[in-house]
Amino acid sequence: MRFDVITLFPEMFQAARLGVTGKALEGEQASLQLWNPRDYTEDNHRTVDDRPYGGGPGMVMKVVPLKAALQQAKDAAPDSRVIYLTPQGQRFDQKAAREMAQRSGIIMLAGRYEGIDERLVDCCVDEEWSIGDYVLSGGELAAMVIMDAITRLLPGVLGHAESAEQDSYMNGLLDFPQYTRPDELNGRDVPAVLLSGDHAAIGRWRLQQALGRTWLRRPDLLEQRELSDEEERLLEEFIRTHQGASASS
Ligand code: 6GU
Repeated sequence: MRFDVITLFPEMFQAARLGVTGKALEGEQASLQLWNPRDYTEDNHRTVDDRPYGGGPGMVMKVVPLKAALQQAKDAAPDSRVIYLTPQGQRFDQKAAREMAQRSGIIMLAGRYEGIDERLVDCCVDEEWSIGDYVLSGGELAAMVIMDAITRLLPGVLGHAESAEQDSYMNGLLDFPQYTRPDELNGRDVPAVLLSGDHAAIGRWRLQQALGRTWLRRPDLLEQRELSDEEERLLEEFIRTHQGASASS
């Protein structure tokens, strides 16, 4: 999949060269092209911001260099839709990541300052996305979040063992807890079932933990998800033992 990003801070994307996204960029699963509006300025100061009509604090991204950078990206990636990253956008989630992972590419526009001219949104932006209800100083981190979430879903990026299908949210539940050596830590043992070698029992225990944690921490996720009879039974048992445990403590 092809990623193009319009950004005043291309250096930030060095971070994407690490880890899972880095591997995908080294291989043929993903590519990243950066387009800096500053390279499309024509004044001596290479100005990339401008004053907002109507006054007020802050600046807006200057239209001409931004539009030129965006046009170059569109010419280079004619099949990609343009995504503007802004707190005013639709909330990005795992469902959106799965949908975007089917595309051949996306062009992400990382806003800085107070944003971009609305007429540029109207003419040249296909979608607006946000990564959550808080304000970042620019769209770059959001672009990297979206790139990471998509890239790990691309075929051949994750190994079999770490497969994305096993992740939290892929099945609409939070992840079960993990344990590694030593088998006793600060007086606390690893749950015995994990040492039993009984893979069916381990699978049931993990599903029960995933259901229980989701019930405790993110009940909203359970409301959006149908439970099988087996899952209902495991969750009921979790709730019973959980209530027993919290009543006695
Ligand atoms: Cl996409 N951009 C900015 N600047 N802040 C955000 C965001 C995006 N998503 C959440 N906060």
